[in-house]
Amino acid sequence: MERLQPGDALLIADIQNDFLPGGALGVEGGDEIVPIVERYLALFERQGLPTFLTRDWHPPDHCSFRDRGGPWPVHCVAGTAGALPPAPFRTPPAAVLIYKAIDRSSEAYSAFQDTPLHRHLQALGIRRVFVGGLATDYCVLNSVKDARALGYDVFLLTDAIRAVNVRPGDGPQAEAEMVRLGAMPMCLEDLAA
Ligand code: VGL
Ligand code: ZN
Repeated sequence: MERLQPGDALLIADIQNDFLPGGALGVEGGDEIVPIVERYLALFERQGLPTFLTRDWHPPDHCSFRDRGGPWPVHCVAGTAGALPPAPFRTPPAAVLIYKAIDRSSEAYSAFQDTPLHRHLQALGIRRVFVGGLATDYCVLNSVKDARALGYDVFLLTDAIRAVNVRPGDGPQAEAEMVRLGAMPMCLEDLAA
């Protein structure tokens, strides 16, 4: 059992239409985690703990797009419907939005890369970060790596992540890598009410 305490924060990656089934870069099962993510958000919100939501937020000519020589179809173009959360998704009023990979010429999978996230967490005295969202093998993996390198304790919300799996096995491999780096796997049932 894990009990939430002051110094805890929730970090949810890229709950955006383009990463959900039917989206430009749809992640299989991505829709299944949405209600679980909402429950984590509600738990943190109820205890007055900070929540952070990342948004992949690319210019239309971003270097990660295939027509620019990158690996991905056009996705999450800033301000488009594909870059928004699904319509019924409830974002806590106090949630902080972290926009990433906004620069045309650089890819950024981590929520910490070229964002104010670390400064926000420091200002709030955060020591433990609970991480979920999309995608396990990109944003979640790279955010967890950076969080560990920055000295945060990390909990990996295994019921609230899904992988792109460009190569079969990428998801489980990413999870193993995060655990190797010290991330502690847990799920909703492990959180004491
Ligand atoms: C991501 C693929 C393309 C991610 C971003 O943040 O997980 N994955 N762009
Ligand atoms: Zn992207």
